[in-house]
Amino acid sequence: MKQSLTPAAMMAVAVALALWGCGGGGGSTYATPTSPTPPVAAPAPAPAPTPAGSTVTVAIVASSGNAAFQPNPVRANTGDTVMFRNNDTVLHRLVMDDGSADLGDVAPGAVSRGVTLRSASATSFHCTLHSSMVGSINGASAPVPPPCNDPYGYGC
Ligand SMILES: [Cu+2]
Repeated sequence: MKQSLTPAAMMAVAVALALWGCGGGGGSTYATPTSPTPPVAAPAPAPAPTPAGSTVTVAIVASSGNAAFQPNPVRANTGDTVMFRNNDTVLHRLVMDDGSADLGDVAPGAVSRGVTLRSASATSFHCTLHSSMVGSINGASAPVPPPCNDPYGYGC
């Protein structure tokens, strides 16, 4: 006589086998480690990102004297870029006195190319068309304009 298991009996056997297989190691309990994890040093704070240099814009407001530049002296930090906006009605041509930059012609209403400061040391600039137009970056005061000799007839 052939005996067959009912579906309920087969399920009971399957569950029993599954439970037996998961019984583990026969009574030994695995102790969870209780030692505290060693303290982890806080990560060093990331260095502050180097701020990008700011742009400092100097207004050209006249064609003669050290008051032609506002402000004068200009205050700027290493890495800053100094530009000149010509708010005057005539062309100006600007150079750094140390030869580091020739900003060329700056037409009325235009903004010059920028000169990026390699240091915050005092430096000076002037307009090659108007000899009295002198300015300073980070100087103690605005430079004193040289005597006017007006070699090109542009005025000083
Ligand atoms: Cu000028």
